[in-house]
Amino acid sequence: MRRLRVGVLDLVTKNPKASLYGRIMNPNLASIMPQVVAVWCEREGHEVTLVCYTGIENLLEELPADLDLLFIGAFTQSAQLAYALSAMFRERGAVTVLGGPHARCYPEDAAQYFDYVLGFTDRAVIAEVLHEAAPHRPAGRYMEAARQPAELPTLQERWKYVESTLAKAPAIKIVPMLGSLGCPYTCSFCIDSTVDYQPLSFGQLREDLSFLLTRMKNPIVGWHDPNFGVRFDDYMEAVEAAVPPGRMRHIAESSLSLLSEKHLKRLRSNGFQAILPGIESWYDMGNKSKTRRTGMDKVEQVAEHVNLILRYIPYIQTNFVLGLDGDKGPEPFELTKRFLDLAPGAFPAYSLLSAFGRAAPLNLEYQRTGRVRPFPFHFLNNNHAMNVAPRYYTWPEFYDNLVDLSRYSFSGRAILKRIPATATMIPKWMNVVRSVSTEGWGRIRYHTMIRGLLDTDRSMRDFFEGQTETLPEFYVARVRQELGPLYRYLPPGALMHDPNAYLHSSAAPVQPAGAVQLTAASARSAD
Ligand code: B12
Ligand code: SF4
Repeated sequence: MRRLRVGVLDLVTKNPKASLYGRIMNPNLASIMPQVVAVWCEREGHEVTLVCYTGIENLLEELPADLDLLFIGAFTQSAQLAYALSAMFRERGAVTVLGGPHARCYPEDAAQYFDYVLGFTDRAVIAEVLHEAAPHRPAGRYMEAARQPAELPTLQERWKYVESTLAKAPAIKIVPMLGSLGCPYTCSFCIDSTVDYQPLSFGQLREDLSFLLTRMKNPIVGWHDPNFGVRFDDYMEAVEAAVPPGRMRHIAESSLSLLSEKHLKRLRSNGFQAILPGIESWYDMGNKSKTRRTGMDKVEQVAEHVNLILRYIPYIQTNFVLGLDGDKGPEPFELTKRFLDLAPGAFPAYSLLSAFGRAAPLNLEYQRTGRVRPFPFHFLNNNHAMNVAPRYYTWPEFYDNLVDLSRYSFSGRAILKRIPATATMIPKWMNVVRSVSTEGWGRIRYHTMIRGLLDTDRSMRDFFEGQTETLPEFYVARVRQELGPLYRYLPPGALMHDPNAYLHSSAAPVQPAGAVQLTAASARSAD
């Protein structure tokens, strides 16, 4: 086979520029799969350049001019950036491939702008793409492995990519690691609710952790497992076998149901410094929080649990989804405020209910009932738009509650209360910085602005309410401004998408994403 010049781009931002916070944090958001894909391409004998795009790189300088094949890994929020970059590199003669959450969620849309769109990706799928490496236009070829890969390259193999990415992080450096795929829980809104839980090799995990200690002095590991610690004892044994006490710090997303006091003691002794459990709602998703209670009962129980966690783990971020169908009236928002009063040390992260295309079975229901709005992908990051019309709120009511809750959560009083509620310096500092930056005060400003426009800009209100599909100028102008010089590469029509493509797809009219499995051999055009 011809030796190809392959580029791999990991888009961790949606804009070709970075804020101060972005400059510090973006390299720490790097994905594992682009590094994995780069290693697989090398193993097939090709020449590979990987760039983690944090918003400041000049891609025309960092990637070879004569690329044969360009892989792009993108979240949906980076879709318009990815589409523009695909057009730019196609113009220079490259064949382009999209993978990652956006490709998994919106394959029909992405296939209009890429030669290949990949769902679940294993080494065989990558080998087939490399073997063919041909343009597929106007409709890209969709390929997907039958299931998640059984194994991934070692950390040692992907180290040069980790190292070059973390070299861009001026302060905190977080090494991305993965111990499992899928999840045994079935939260209806989640992309992994239909993907079987599958641990990767614990032997390799031990080797990876031992290797890391030979490269960094006191590393911080960021676990990308959708739900860390399902096989808790096996994980802890792997960590304990590889890492002497005090030599490594860890950050993980784990459900409350896995965080018993016994587990917390072991997490603490193994250096776990930050934990991000999902609470989601006071009325839904009880299994994750290990409770059948709802409403104020649940608030009290979860607050007590969170305070217990804080006695063992210095930093906790609690994740909520706002706008779920179980919520009605101001009460869910008021309950979250009571939770913040009872557990002031928790940093609250709010996600607006988002139906990411094929991500979850529940999305079909939203599409069938006409509740999904075509906000451009650029705004679908759980914050800048909520693309599902709330069931029991008008839009102004919903935004009034959202603004009120955001103000309460990041008020001077809440910020001050959070300081003594955590024990050590870095968490205290992190909570203050996050509150006053784009995450806290920035979101208050943004949500307040949207709330105002719902009253003053008819085009916004009509678009939110589904009276028109014409995109308000507010969104067009924002994408134009944020993509900057790359905007001119955005193909015509690429700002909009069919919000019901999953429902309309003849290939999978009523099946959840996990069930739509095509083997590489049976891969098809996504037209
Ligand atoms: C770990 C994680 C994070 C980590 C690490 C992110 C990262 N860069 O990977 C952190 C905390 C930083 C994070 C941040 C965010 N996240 Co996140 N995150 C996850 C989580 C829990 C696991 C994803 C994962 O790594 N799985 C393991 C990998 C191996 O499996 P996989 O993702 O299924 O990937 C397969 C294929 O897609 C493919 N593939 C994946 N990447 C690539 C790349 C290439 C080039 C190729 C060819 C193939 C390929 O191969 C894999 C094997 O089959 C998922 C939820 C979940 N349960 O899956 C959400 C999820 C991916 N996140 C989500 C979101 C919205 C975000 C944020 C926007 C949140 C926010 N507001 O800040 C940011 C965006 C960050 C960014 N880089 O742009 C959404 C994405 C939806 C979408 N369509 O965009 C998800 C699905 C959660 C949800 N809401 O449902 N996240
Ligand atoms: S516990 Fe987390 S990863 Fe698992 S299905 Fe629920 S939201 Fe998804």
